[in-house]
Amino acid sequence: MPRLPRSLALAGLLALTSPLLQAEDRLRAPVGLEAGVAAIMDAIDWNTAEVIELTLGDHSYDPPDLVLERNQPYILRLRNEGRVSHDMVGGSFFSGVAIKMAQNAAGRVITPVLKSVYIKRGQQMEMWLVPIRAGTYSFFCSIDDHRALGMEGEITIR
Ligand SMILES: [Cu+2]
Repeated sequence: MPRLPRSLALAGLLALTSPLLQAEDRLRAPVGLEAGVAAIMDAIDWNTAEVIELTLGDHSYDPPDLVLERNQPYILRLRNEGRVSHDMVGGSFFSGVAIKMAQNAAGRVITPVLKSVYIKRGQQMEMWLVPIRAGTYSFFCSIDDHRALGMEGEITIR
């Protein structure tokens, strides 16, 4: 039994045949807004999501390298154990994943697109996401000179 509902095939067919949606537009569309991606997200069983801990320190990510599988749900838990605030700027990474939401003890944000995540010291945040596009993506901390001090990493989607 295929995991994707029939509506996904229909959405794909519509995307291919719609005169209003040219190939160039499909390429430019944010990944989280594509009809096919929305169908994938709807079909995901989040109870099966793998939780990945990513610790932010002064000034590094642990682990600095992650490998994720396409079309699988992940809860990326960012925990800042440093003495100062840090962030994770996706660079190219966030263009390769579909975001369901970001949440922490204060609440949650439901969004298809993220640019960066900022976390105060001692705090954490979860990103619920599905890798969509295979590739190697970089991320880094944009605060002060943290990146120059080595606070960057790489995520491989395969
Ligand atoms: Cu930092």
